[in-house]
Amino acid sequence: MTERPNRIAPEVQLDIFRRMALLKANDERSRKMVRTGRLVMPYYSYRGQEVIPSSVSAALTDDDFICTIYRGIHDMLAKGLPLKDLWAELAGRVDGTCKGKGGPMHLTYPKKGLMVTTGIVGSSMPIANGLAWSSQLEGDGRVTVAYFGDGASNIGAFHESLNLASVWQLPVIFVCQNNQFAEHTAFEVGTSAKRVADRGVAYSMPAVRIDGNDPHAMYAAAKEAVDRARAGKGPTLIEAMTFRFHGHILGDDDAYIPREQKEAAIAADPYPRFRAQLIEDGVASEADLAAIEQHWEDELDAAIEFALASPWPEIVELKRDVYQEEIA
Ligand SMILES: Cc1ncc(C[n+]2csc(CCOP(=O)(O)OP(=O)(O)O)c2C)c(N)n1
Repeated sequence: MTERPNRIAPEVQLDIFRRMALLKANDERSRKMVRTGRLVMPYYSYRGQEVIPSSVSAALTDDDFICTIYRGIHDMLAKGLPLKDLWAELAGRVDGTCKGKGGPMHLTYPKKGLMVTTGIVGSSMPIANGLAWSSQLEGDGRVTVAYFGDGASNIGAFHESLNLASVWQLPVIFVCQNNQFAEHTAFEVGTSAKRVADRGVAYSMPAVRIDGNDPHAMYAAAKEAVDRARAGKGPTLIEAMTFRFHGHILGDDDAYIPREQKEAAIAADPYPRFRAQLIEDGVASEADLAAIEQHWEDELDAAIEFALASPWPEIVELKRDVYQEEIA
């Protein structure tokens, strides 16, 4: 095995790859299911952004919390959302994470600390603060991660949340997945700061801009932030640079993205790059990695079959878990 400085431990590399392989396979299958008309849902592809939650999740425990956004199926899967529960929810069936009432933009799975998926830009952050505050009060040692996009760093909730997290030294990590576009608006067109990380200084918070497509850099930054939060030393802002390979939502033709920018990003796809590095460094063989990829394809087949065979919710389910039954 080739030892290289600044490389994370081989077992962590493999752990991150396993998660990335799941995310990539799931994204490809999701797009295929919608494009072939087998499933109807709004779908926000995260293809190209797999390194970020795979590396962050490798630095977290099952008990830690995450809050994410409509594009966050990768964040949820990377931290342990079971495929069957996911696909039943995507298909609107009773076996889904929210009994079919949430759909792709409202996934939760508290058993693995997956607390909220939200469609309201910026709203993952105040919720994350609330969870982190409860951990601080309980002294339970949990860390909360708030995922959001670069566009969300221009929303008031971002600024309010960073301020309060810093004032109260909350065990929270703000992970901005800077995929360089907010819907159809390029980062530099809609953002006054050159870098989202520059905004950390206004809130007296350690802040870094990282190559979010490099698992080594991403894991190291996440681990440092997790250790800091767990030690009671407060929040961190991580700006993870990446790129989304597809339009904002499935069906968007992404004509607003300069062709050269898109082609260059896809040519630098972090998935085959990391895969090749693992083989080159002797961390795993081609056969090992192919077996991981096949495993996820088989799991996806089983999850989709399970989801499509799961019943639709009864009409009474419409109000269940939505309104309080009785007010004492
Ligand atoms: C409060 C609010 N304002 C506007 C919208 C409409 N909207 C949906 S996604 C989006 C872009 C957000 O971009 P970014 O935060 O960079 O995340 P990305 O989609 O790139 O992952 C906007 C403006 C919304 N959902 N919520």
